[in-house]
Amino acid sequence: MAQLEGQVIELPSWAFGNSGTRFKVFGTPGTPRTIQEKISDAAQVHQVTGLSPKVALHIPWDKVEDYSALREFAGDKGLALGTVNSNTFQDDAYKFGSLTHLDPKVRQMAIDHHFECIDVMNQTGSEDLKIWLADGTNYPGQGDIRGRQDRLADSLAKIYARIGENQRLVLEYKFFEPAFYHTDVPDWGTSYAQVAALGDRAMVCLDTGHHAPGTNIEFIVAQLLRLGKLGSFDFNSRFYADDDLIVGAADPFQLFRILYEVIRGGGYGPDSTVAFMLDQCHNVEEKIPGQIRSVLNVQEMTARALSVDRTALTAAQEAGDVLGANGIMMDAFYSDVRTDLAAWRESRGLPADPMKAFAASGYQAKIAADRVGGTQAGWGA
Ligand code: AOS
Ligand code: ZN
Repeated sequence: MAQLEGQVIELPSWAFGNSGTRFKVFGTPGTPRTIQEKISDAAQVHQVTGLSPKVALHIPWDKVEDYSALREFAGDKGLALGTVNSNTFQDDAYKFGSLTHLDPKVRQMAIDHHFECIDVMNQTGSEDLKIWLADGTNYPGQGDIRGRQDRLADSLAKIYARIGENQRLVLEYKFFEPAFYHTDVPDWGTSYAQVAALGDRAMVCLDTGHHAPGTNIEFIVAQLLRLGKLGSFDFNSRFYADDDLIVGAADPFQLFRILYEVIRGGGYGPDSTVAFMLDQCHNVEEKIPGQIRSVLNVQEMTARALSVDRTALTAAQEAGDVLGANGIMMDAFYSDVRTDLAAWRESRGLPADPMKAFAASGYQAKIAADRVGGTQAGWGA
């Protein structure tokens, strides 16, 4: 339990805004209209869980005039501003790509956007610039796959050159969507090859929803940690595609296995620089409780993964005891840590049941009554 101390799970600002599918985005009473309101909602999650003292921003969705003031505003709520996420997927100019585009003017426009994000980071105190690209093609022959890779390397090098000493560039990969034939950063290998060419402060971001069904994600975690290139997680869960559902909801066992490899590989604890971030959308469920449930799921599976008897496991592995070794993993996975976690929370002045505490706080009814008028935040806002 002592090892649970200091766990930080970063919340995505966009999780508090409206989201949906290409069929419908549902509005909800109380949805934030501004980044300040998103931050206020994020503060509620931290208040009842003690797990989420950071909020990630998305530019331009969270653009403000004065980022130092925003940093102060967050600070007053007990939060720091975390990863800055760039956006090169919602401008007409990017129809055929951004950092990979054939036209140097479009590439420069995308590079300039990242420079703007770095300026924001300098004011917010953010350490990570996260790049996820929608770049890719829909049909064989549509683009020169190889040339696009070369242009990507060139654009990334220009962005990396602006990254400060205490900042990092993290490159996220995704095997499809919105492009359906090929994606320019489809897998961890491509992300690794690109960031390795940049330098020490360039890392891979692993979004758990960005893999083909059946992919052994914990193996990728182990490999990236081994290579010293696992920068951050975008945690969420999926049943089919990039569903962005609550982490641990679809496959808690997978989350346990991932966290076990994180711990095994040195990616957890005070000496680790791996950022645990959520990348989720709450399309039909309430957003603040959705985020509370998410951070609790990560904490719960972390506690179970920490409970693996690693000495016994190594002994079983070395003895070739297949079922014994597997039994040790399964024992930890099946151990119910909820009562212990409730006691852990209470000993820190936190509510034993954060979901219940938030429901009882009246905050949801208050924001529903107060936040009338204006435009609710959502994709593109
Ligand atoms: C998109 O599929 C990604 O998972 C991104 O991390 C994206 O940047 C995020 O959803 C916010 O736009
Ligand atoms: Zn993501």
